[in-house]
Amino acid sequence: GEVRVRRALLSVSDKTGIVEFARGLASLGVELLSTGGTATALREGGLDVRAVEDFTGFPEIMGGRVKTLHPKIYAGLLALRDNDEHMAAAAEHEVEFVDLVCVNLYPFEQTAARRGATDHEVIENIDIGGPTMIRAAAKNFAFTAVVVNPASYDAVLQELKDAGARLSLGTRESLAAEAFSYTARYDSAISRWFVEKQDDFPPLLLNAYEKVTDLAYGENPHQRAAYYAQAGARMHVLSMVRQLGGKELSFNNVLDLNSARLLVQEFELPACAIIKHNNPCGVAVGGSVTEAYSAAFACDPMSAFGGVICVNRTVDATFAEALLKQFCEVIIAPSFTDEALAMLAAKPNMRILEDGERRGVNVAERDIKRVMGGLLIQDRDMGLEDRTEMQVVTERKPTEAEWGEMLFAWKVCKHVRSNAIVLSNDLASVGVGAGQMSRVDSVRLAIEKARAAGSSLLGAAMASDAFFPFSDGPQLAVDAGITTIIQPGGSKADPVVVQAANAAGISMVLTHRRHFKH
Ligand code: 93A
Repeated sequence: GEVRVRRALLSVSDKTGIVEFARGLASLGVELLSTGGTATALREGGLDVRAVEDFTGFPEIMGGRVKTLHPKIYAGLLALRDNDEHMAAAAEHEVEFVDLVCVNLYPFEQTAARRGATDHEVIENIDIGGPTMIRAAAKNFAFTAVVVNPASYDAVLQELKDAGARLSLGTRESLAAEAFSYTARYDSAISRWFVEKQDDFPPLLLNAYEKVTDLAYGENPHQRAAYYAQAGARMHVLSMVRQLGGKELSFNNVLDLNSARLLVQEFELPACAIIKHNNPCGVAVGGSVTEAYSAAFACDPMSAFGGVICVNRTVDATFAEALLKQFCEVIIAPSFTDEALAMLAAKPNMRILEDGERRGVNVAERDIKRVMGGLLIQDRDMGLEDRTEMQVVTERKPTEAEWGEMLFAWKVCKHVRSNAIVLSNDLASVGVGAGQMSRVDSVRLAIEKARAAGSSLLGAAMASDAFFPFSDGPQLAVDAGITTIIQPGGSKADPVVVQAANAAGISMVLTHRRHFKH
């Protein structure tokens, strides 16, 4: 699997280190072929260079657009040297083999990023011949080496020197892999430039996301929008969703129904989540989804107006009747009875979605957030810690019922934007404090919500997505009647928080895991 390098083609825009590399090749008896500018640089470095024009018998024309695009070159790069037919064709057409290609491309990205660059300049910097040579040599790595990175020159030269002008198959293969990621990146940059220039929502984004549907508008009416799914995704938020009634889904609907589905997926029992502005304003489990819905709705009836409702059981006539009394934007459920559908037809604007997905979310899928010019990527916050990993830190130990209540509140809390506080009673949220910059404000808000809805906080549980930095938040909740707290712990204030809990005679559990969500 080793090929003696006898001829190398060098064609580089970035001429860093090229003269030294070429000198090393020449000292091993390698013939150097080169394009215009590269040849000039090498000759200035005192090297003997054969012009590509002489090799192909065809001049560089059209201002350099056609320099190396010639069958003599491609036959020399692509020939399988162990194939009789290829070798016969090579002999017939007087093909000379090229054993090593050293190419780096026109600086497309740098040109496109330059302020004031004209379209003409950017387009002239789309390299055609270079990537074609790189791809040909990389495809034929069984016989040809391709070097695209000046940082590799030294190592390649060293191996050639050590091995009598030969490169191992392993080296050629890893050089080929590097070459294909180089050309892939190059084409992505070109594709991105066109996308941004067109100021449009193309059917395919960077080959990675396919447009599923245009949306009427974005978060606000003056923002254009579309929904894209990852190309080839096994499932995505709308993949198995069938719309049975109502207006078209909006941008905010899709966002909310994504959150709603993730939240409801936490529960085995009949469950209901009502989402507003990407936060739950009511979540409950119950003997039936109708029960769960009523309890979830009672958490914050004012906010539930116009919400996205998600349940994990069939919507029947009883549920439909309850739904008709409220204004809901979206109802999503695994199925609907015919009777329920006929009743819901009375609300032609209500988006009715049947979710045919029976699989859980892909745990390997990463969570991505957009920042200026970049992405933040992290593992999903998957998998809820189990009770055995949690620690009771108060004198009073929770009863079984209290454990159930706390774990319910904890599950919901994970789906509320930080700082998140969830108060729950009878396996229904009764107060949600979301998105506050200070934790004590979230506690205050959750309590106020519960009072406004007339819910009792006596014997309720409180969950907090992160530790309490002071005992003020827990104290407010204790004063309002809660009897259990579940939170990660880990604050310097843990001892005073535990002390306050003990003084109030309530029980507290530390989860040792935080669930920030932004
Ligand atoms: O304009 S091209 O797409 N047409 C070609 O046939 C061609 N061959 C090599 N650009 C082409 N190249 C590129 O020229 C190489 O990728 C390299 O970046 C550059 C080297 O040109 P010079 O040796 O004249 O500086």
